[in-house]
Amino acid sequence: MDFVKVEREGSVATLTIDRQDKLNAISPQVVEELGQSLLELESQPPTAIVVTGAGEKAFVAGADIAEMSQMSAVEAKRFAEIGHAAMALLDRSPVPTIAAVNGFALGGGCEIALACDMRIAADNAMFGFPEVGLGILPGMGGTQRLPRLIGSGLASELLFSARRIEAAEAKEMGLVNRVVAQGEALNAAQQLATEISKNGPLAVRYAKAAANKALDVDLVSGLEYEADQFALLFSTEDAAEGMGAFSEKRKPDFKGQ
Ligand code: CO8
Repeated sequence: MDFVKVEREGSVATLTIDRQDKLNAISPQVVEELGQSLLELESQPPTAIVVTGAGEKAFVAGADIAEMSQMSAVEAKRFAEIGHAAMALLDRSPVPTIAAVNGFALGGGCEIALACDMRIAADNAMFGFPEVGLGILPGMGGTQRLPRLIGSGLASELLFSARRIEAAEAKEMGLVNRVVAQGEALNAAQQLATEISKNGPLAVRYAKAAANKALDVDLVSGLEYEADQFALLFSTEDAAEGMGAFSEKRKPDFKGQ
């Protein structure tokens, strides 16, 4: 891999997009590597995944405009398809995903952050969808995930105006969970990942699947799904361990079984 680095610390994996001379802009190769890295993580899943950009200036400054400007419609469709496939691996990853947004998160960069379950921003982070100013539109899920996350009115404002917003405004809109000091986003995201990892891994996975379901189906179907997942956990050793540990006034030792 030239542009994507995967590191594991304990059971948490951190995936870094590293193309600093272009502010981590994503070319088709970077998107392919992102997808490939996420696929490889599935063979030995971590308990949580943190996604970030290298350096302190940018998370990802969007798709590589120089490369995009040379694409035919067919190539652009292919680019969008590999982008969607990579984002689906993030979105549908069985384990929680956290974007540590350490600077510019524009266009495709914002879309990567949106495909994660949670977003922690440094106070120098900048968000925005510059695409319409380039005569194109967000092609990696932004038009679909942004309204789902922050509602149609605010999403429309960001998508149609191409206005850039700072971390504080992104927090106010509900685009990010939390804002931390510059240089601290990765640390904060890894800490959150570690906190999540102390819980029953199967319980966290099933909770994520149920929460994702809420965005896809009607309430009655979602509640049925929740009840099934709830019941299923009672067949696991983790549930016996977790509830047993509470009764015995000790910390649980989850095995993910
Ligand atoms: N593409 C290519 N190169 C970029 C990009 C980019 N998105 N962003 C920055 N760079 C390059 C610059 O060209 C420059 O390279 P060089 O030194 O060789 O000239 C280097 O990175 C440093 O950038 P700047 O000198 O511009 O740094 P500044 O601090 O002056 O400005 C900005 C930083 C404001 C972030 C500025 O670089 C900028 O506006 N970048 C473009 C942001 C943008 O419009 N992004 C959206 C692109 S469209 C998109 O993301 C569509 C997603 C669809 C995906 C579909 C399928 C996967």
